[in-house]
Amino acid sequence: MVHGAAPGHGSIQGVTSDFLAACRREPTSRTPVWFMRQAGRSLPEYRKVRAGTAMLDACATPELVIEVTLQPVRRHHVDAAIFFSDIVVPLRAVGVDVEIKPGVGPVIAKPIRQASDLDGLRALTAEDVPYITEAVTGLVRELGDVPLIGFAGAPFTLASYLVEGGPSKHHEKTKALMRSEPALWHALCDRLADISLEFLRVQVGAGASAVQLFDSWAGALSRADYLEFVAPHSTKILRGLGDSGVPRIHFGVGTGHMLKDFADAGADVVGVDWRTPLDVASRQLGPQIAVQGNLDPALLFASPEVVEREVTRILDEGRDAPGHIFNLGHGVLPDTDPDVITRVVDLVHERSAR
Ligand code: 1CP
Repeated sequence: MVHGAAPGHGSIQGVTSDFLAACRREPTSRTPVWFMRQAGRSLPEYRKVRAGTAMLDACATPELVIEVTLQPVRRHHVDAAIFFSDIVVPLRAVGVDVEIKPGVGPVIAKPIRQASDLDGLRALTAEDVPYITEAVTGLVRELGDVPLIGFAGAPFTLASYLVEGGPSKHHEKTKALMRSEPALWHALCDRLADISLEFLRVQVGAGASAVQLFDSWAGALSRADYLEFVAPHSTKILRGLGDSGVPRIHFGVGTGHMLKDFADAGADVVGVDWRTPLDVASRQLGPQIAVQGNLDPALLFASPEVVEREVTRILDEGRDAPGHIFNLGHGVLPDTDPDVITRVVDLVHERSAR
């Protein structure tokens, strides 16, 4: 066991957690906090255990996945663990030639440009990812009463890597394909939705107690394009998990112009980046949706006074939301001082204790 969660609500199978309570808009003993990209990235103990193993090989090695997922929970005492994996893991599992290049990100050997390229994108089954089932099962045992968040990439963000061939600033090939060949686009996103839905089902089936769908790059779209070309596919994933009973978090960056659409896709919690204050976001989202966020990850590099002021402001702005999970507005940046992250966890817990 890692450490006991604070007494709280959000009980599933006899486990109590402020994180799950906040997701379900139930009272909490204090505001729960975890960080996107808390596993890996900034931790020296991560760099030590990962040395000599390629990222995607690490993701297929349960003992390594378990250790890296536990590291930030041990060090920072966050209220939830995020599964150490990557959004391209299920793509590799169905045979896509993808590699994560250090300092670059996912690189695809044969990008998708025409209908015949979809042949390489078959459906995912649990048998394709036995190492995921094994890692989640082991983690849930180790974590005790700390919930594990499973995750997957949403169709737009995954499609961007597949169509561009790697990380992209402007997503120009992706947007061009989406608008010029809508039938191919929808066929691609439908397959990606099935793959991500199954990847999440495997994690939930093995014991993950919440899921987050990362549509990191959807904010690059206009609202009209999001609704026509993306929302139906993300909805298929989130609604497809409706009967699982686990809270569903839907996150994107720069999505202030379509937060309500992110909720309508079937989310219980909407992740908000630092550009939109949480009280403004919550007014748009209404009483049925909890919010997650939204400290600017770059401000973890500012003075302690600035960090403290920002944490206090965000707690204040989140206070009237039906549920607030403290997080960053996007992932932890690689050069972040881990001690600052620990300090933020302590501040959130101290300042929000009820
Ligand atoms: O060698 C390394 O350490 C590789 C760096 C790394 C790590 C640690 C990558 C490459 N992915 C990960 C893990 C990862 N990826 C997690 C782990 C759990 C956590 O701590 O949160 C998660 C949730 C992801 C999800 C992910 N991968 C997203 C969505 C979240 C986000 O940050 O927006 C995206 C867009 C990716 C693609 C990806 N994988 C890796 C990189 C560097 C990138 C982004 C590249 C780009 O800029 O497009």
